[in-house]
Formats: sequence, structure tokens, C-alpha cells
Amino acid sequence: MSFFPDIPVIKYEGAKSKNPFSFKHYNPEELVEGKSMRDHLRFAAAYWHVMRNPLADPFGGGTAITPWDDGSNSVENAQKRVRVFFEFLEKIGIEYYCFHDRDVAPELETLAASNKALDAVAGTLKEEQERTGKKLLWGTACLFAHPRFANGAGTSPSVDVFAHGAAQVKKALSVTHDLGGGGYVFWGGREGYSSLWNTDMKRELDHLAAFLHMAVDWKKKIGFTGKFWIEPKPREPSTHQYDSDSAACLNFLREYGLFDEFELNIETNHATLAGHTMRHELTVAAAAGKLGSIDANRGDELIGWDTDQFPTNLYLALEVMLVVLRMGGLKEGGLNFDAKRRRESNTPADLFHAHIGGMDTFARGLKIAAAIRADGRIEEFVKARYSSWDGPLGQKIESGKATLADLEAHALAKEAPLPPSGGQEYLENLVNEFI
Ligand code: XUL
Ligand code: CO
Repeated sequence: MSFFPDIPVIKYEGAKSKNPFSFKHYNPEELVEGKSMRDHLRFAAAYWHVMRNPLADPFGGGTAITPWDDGSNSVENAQKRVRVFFEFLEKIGIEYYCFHDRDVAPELETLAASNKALDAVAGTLKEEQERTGKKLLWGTACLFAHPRFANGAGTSPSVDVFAHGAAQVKKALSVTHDLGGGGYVFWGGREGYSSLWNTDMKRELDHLAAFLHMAVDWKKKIGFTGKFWIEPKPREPSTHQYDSDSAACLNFLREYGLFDEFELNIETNHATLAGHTMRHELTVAAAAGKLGSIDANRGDELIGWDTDQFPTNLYLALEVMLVVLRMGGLKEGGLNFDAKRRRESNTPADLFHAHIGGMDTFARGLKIAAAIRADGRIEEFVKARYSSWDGPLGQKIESGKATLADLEAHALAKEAPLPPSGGQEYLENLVNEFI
């Protein structure tokens, strides 16, 4: 039985195809820099958006048409959704998926009942993974939707709520481990504050670190070898969230002795909310050797909140893929479409158009990034820009052997020439040559 009877399996048909249910650029087997597009891009679908997002907004209820869903909170309904989701993955040709505990299984009256429901649905997920060969990219726990988490979980002023969140992480970690997940994500949903009049920031940060240390201990105890990824976001739902951007997360991890245990999962719309470009956030993470995974989406320049739109911007995709290629590719991580259709795009077919667009955009971004690298002019320019550092003085400074007195002697003997041109316009023109 098919849940998407009118949708074919999406195949690569090339740039000239007029078939909206085909890839124009994503050709999974095609080699780029000697590796298949499939292995470069490691696309994942987000269970919460594909299966559980009703497409509501603050002014109106959901519009999504989901004929397979009986609207109940039952385990049977949740298990049926899993079958629907895997048919979606098979037809769209996405190899990985991501979920929150409460997306896949219902939250019931007690934690014990919710855990039991999660086990039952995890059984169906495992069955479908085995049937289709699809894999779990990462799992996580939803510690932000239920009213108990209104003040956060790891930073809640209530120790009981903290314990409830910790128990959910324990369970979600075990399920992620059982399903062979490549990683586990901590997005600090409401780990932050709305007002400092009621907040003990230092105590909250200490608690968050304790929370994460316990998660690391549990990971080791159960033998989960996947990665831990923190996902920065500066605000929304909280006014201020502690994991505000890559730099803040890295600092927090260093301060609390967690640096070796975590990498980052960077999301485009979170970067822009933080007042950064996605490329900035990725570059900060990669420079620290901590770029683990990516939530691929985009925001809206005019709306200014987390609109989680599907990525369709070639320029953005090529920038992302340049960072990824330069660091030698994603390992356990992937490109997770943490993106939702617009509220008006209400049919199941729109789910396919949305993902096809995202996948084709990143396929083009990958090809353009590889062409820029093969051409080499941009990298040569940057190298030349720093070439004065390749001389004896630069080497002395970079190896930590220079003193201020050495530099004074150099400066007195040689008046500094004007620095070389930044050439930004020249470089931007070069980028456009490849698009
Ligand atoms: C929220 C967000 C989350 C995380 C997982 O903005 O991005 O979906 O990716 O909790
Ligand atoms: Co995300």
C-alpha cells in the first residue's frame, strides 16, 4: 500500500528535464572531487517537519493535508507515520533522517508510559531501517514543547524539571544508540532566559554543564560511539539563549571541560538570527575542528524570525560546500533539512518539491564549490595576501619565538608598506564566473 500513490520515485533527469518530480542536478552516483554526490552531501530529512509539522503559524492553525494520520495520540498512529515517512525517504532518495523523541512517539500521562511508547515506535523505526537501508543521522530529545520546560530543562529553576529533562535525554540517547545513530544533538530549546530580574545566570550555566557532563557519562556507559553536537541559536523561543552562536558554544565547552566531547551542528537560520552569515558560523566551527553537522535551511530577510525555509540560494549553498570541502568533508554528520514548507504549500506533493529543491540547490553548490577549488584563483589570492608572513619575521612570530623588541627593531628599520588590496570585488566577480 502506498501513502504517496501519485508520486514517483524521484530520479536524476538532468538540467533540461521539465519534470518537476525529478532532480536536475542531484545525481547521487556522480563523482565530485573523486567522491559521489551522495557521500558528499549526506542528506537527511527531519521527522518533525516532514511528519509532524501541521504548518500552523501564530495567527492560524495547521493546513497540512495528511490523509494517513488519524489525529490521535496513539502508538498505532505513530507507528503508521513511521511507515509513511520511510516511503517518503525511499521515493525522495534521502539516506538519513533525524528525530526528537516526541516527534516519533506520543508523550503520554507519565514518563514511564512515554518511554514504553517510544520503545514501541523505535521498534518500527528499526524495522523500517532494516527494510530500506535508511539510517539515523541523529536523534535528540524535545525539551522545549511541554509546559514543564517553559523555563528550560538543563537550566530550569526547578530541580524536578531538570531531572525530567535528564531522564528524557537518557532514554533518547539509548534509543539513538539502538538505532545506530551517527550523532546526538543538543539544541538548547529554552536554555536561556527572558528576564534577568528572575534569573541566576551563573547557576543556570553551571547546571547546564552538569547536565551535559552527565550525558557524556551516560554515552560512555552505554557505549554510544556517535558524536555529540550542540546546535547554537541566539534567541527564539527565549529572548536570550546561552548557546547563542558558534563562538559562545565553543567558549562554554572550554570553560566547563566539555570541549573534547562535543562538536557543533550549525543551522543557517540560527546563524542569521545571531547576526552572522552561515559561512561565518561554519568557519568559526571548522577553524576549531568542531564542525560536525549542518541543519540546512534559510531564513527570510524581511520576517526576521526562524522561518526554516528550504534552501534555494545557490550562493549560500556554494559557500556552505566550500567550507565542507576545505575541511575534508562531513564525517558522521550530514545536511539535515531542518526546513518546513510554507503554510500555503499544504499537499503531500509539496513535501517532495521542497526537498527536491533543497537537494538540487546543494548539488549545484557542491559542483560550483569544487569548480572554484579546481580553478584555484581564489585560494591563490588569499595565499598571496598573507605571503609576507612566509618570510623569516612572520615565521618567527607564528612559531611563538618573536618578542616585541624584535618587532620594534624590524619596524624601525623598515617603514611598513601599504597592505595589499583586499580585492573583494575582484573575488566576488570570480565567484560569479562559476555560477
Ligand atoms: C529549532 C531547531 C531544532 C533542532 C533540534 O530551531 O533547529 O529543530 O534542530 O532540536
Ligand atoms: Co535545527
